[in-house]
Amino acid sequence: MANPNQEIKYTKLFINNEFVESVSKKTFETFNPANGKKLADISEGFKEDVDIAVKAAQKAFKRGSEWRNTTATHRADLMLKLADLIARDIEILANLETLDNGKPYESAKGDLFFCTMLLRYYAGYADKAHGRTIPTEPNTFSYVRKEPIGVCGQIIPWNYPALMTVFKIAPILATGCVTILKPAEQTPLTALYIASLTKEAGIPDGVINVITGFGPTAGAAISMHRDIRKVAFTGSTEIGKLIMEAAAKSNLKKVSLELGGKSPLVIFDDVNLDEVVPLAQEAIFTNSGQICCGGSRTFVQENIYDEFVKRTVELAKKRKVGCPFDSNTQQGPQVDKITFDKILTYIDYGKQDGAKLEFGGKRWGNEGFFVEPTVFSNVTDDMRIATDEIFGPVQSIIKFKTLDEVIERANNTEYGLAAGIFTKNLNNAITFANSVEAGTVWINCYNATSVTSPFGGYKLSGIGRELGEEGINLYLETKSVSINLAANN
Ligand code: TXE
Repeated sequence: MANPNQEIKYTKLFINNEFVESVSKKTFETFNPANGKKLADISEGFKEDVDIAVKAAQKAFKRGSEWRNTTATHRADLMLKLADLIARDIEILANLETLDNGKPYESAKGDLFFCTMLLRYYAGYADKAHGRTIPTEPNTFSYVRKEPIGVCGQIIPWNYPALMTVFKIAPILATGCVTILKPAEQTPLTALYIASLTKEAGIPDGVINVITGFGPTAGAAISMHRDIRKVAFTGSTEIGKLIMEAAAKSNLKKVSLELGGKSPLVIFDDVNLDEVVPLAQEAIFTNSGQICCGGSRTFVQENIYDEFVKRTVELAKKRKVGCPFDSNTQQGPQVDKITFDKILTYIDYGKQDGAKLEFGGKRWGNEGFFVEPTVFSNVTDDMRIATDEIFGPVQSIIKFKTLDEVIERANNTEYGLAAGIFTKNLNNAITFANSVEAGTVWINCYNATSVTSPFGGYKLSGIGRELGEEGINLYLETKSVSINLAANN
């Protein structure tokens, strides 16, 4: 049940299957973005704590260790157990997520359900990291082994804190790697709770370690660490570049990045507006607009443009903003003051650049970090609200005429995470899907992310793909072995 008074049990670093204070004993506060009130004091990790966690992880990954001797099939059992435990505690986790992040309770539950699906799906991969035999010389037998990379570092953002935790640890467990994971400083609570469940599931000491703390200290210590072999990051493009630089400067650790976006959603004039107007709005307003693949450029064909704008505004007026624990709330607060201020600044840019503010545009209520659902029309490609990732509930509606033109304009961005198209015309849909520079394309749907489909970006939206089979490969090394059959041994 939704419970804003949910007890917060775990506030310390999780190293070697124990909750421990940081070496410095320092703490930082985490807040409820719906009212700005403090939720808890969280242990603040620094480089020395990352070093301790890396040592624990190295020990867990040492040849002959319990984890290395766990069969792949048993790792799958542990993952299924973890999925069951998340399902058992889904209400506790959803309450913690709603308190820390501000998303509506039912959305938080949906995220946690997705976590269980992902663990169950990747559990199926644990004993299927098949190598292969390779034809080489007649007297040689050659084969390829897939091996876990080993000690990994994982740095995650605040928009889907529990989901991002499981996006990261599920392939760790499936492949037999070990990790030091850093949640975002705004939202540490569910990662810590999930860490406690990994212990309860029976995952050995040192496999999953969680260091709470800030980016430039704990995060940078992970990306710079010489004993971490791979770093996986989800967050802003700006920090993604720093992670890659740190990887290059330290030990050339493998890097995978899932970064920002400015995804086009293209709506042709043959669609049913009753269906498409709500879907296009949800594409950008979901999670208070704090979603990397949000449809943040709504391209609408010229002869339905005015009607589309009119209906979109009517719908935005009806959107229920408010306490994320109320069951009819569709939109909670933004995660923190910085994000809230950034969104209001971009709304000002929209007005300054000549877009028409059709609805919203202001703070909602007088406590917490709520922003009104905001709709702009007459947006052109060069305006800042059309080029930059706002990460808020701001819908920018742009006019287009033809397929060729909209493909060019959709691609006229440095980002390339996702794209969508609504049309009854199959040729237009497939031509668009084939031509748009984006890692994911949705046709007649949006944000339809599935655990089974690879997810990630072209261009500045990142490197590598999570989910699906590709997500497993991010954590595997490939080893070629050749045996000389003619040798006298
Ligand atoms: O992200 P950061 P922020 C975008 C979105 C948002 C903007 C800023 O546009 O408005 O980024 O958000 C850690 N070394 N996205 O500032 O800073 C940090 O502690 C190592 C899109 O919150 O990228 C946190 O754990 N780590 C995105 C994580 O990086 C560092 C989701 C993400 O924070 C670090 C979030 C450093 N030097 C924001 N500095 C998406 N792709 O979904 C920070 N971090």
